[in-house]
Amino acid sequence: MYKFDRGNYEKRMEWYTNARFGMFIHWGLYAIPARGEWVRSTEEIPKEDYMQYFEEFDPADYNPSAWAKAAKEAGMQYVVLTAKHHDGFCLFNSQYTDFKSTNTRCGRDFVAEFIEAVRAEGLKVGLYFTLLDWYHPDYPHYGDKIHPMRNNPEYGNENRNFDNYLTYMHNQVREICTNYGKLDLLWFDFSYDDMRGETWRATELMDMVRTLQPDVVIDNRLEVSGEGYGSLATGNPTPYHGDFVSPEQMIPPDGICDVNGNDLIWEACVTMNNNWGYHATDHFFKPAGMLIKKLVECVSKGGNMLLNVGPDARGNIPDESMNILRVIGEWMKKNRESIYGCGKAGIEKPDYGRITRNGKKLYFHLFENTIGPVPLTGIKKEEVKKIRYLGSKAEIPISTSWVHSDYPDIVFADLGPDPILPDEIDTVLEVTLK
Ligand code: H79
Repeated sequence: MYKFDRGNYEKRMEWYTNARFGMFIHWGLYAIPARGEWVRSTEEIPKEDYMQYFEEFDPADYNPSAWAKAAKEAGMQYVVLTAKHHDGFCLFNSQYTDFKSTNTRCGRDFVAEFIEAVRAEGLKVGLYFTLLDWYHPDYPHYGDKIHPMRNNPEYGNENRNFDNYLTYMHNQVREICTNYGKLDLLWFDFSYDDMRGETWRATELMDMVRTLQPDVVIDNRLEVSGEGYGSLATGNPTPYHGDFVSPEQMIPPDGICDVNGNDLIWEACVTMNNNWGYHATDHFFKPAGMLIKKLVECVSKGGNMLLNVGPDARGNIPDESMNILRVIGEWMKKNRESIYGCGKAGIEKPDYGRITRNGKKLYFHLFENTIGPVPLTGIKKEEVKKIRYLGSKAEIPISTSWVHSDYPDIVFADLGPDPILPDEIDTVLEVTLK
């Protein structure tokens, strides 16, 4: 019988819940067609046609050190790379397939170089590994929900040996857990229909991973996908329960709790535009200011944000993404204490912004100014030791204006006569409690 060990769990999760902000990197052959990482499936491209990208792949600008530096500059604390996406192409030197980066023109083990580069920047490092595989002959084709050949009866599954596929998949997980030193995070993608849990031989897989990488943080997608919380939420965890809930392309309205109302650890993974893999014509990038506010939203609800970039086929992160990362980094440089180690404040969201908290420090994030002094809701005047602009550490007095005399129980901060806040994206007031 599996027994969940909360002490061990909380210890393993400590760096992760403190980090709050990470970079996701989706990169593979699909950078060449440049229509997103799902291109083989959405366009139902046969394997033979997709192989042209394998023949061509030669990312001369691949420099994971530049990626790691960009992440660090943006204030991210961990970086997760797609070791293998659904197309089955491996960015690492797997001995169980020929469909791998070491067999392309460049002949490099991208995962090995990536891990070394991220470590060199002092960041935590993770790998994304999908449970699906559109390349392996023993993975269900015809009639599968998403396989590129799902609609083609010529690709029936009569002679496919799924158990053979599982052995292959487990072997590759063993490789990434063995050949690259310590992994901080393993990001499995994803369960669907009846492809979940023991269909993946999940108990066996999890046992192996935990044996090889005792401290690795793992998502919940051996059980669920972006939908569903996983068994940590039910109060009755399976042996292959993940460590965190992984909402995709959305931020949970009220954070995430288990059935008993206890906070769960979660991470929202989010794209900057509308694709994970490089997409040449998707220029719908979210403004940097919006992404900063969304990061604050995640932290104020007790979650992490994993923000994606999709480098192109040369290996470069797109300019739009680099510019966004730079703006986020400028904000983070001044305001990181309101993110790292922070979580829910236990105070209702004020209408001008959000609140994050780290012990006796409350961070009031002003997304817009108020008319007159700013009400610091949820705290009493006697509790307040000091109020500072986090960005400059400049003192902010408590307001004594007559205008809020009808609200004697609320502390108001006096930001002076200028209606324009010092940081137009998010001005953070650091309130230290006694
Ligand atoms: O790796 C990223 C996605 O490719 C992967 N998870 C993240 C981290 C993912 N796999 N499946 N899904 C997400 C959910 C499926 C979404 C779909 Fe669609 C909607 C599949 C078809 C319609 C998105 C839009 C992908 C193709 C079109």
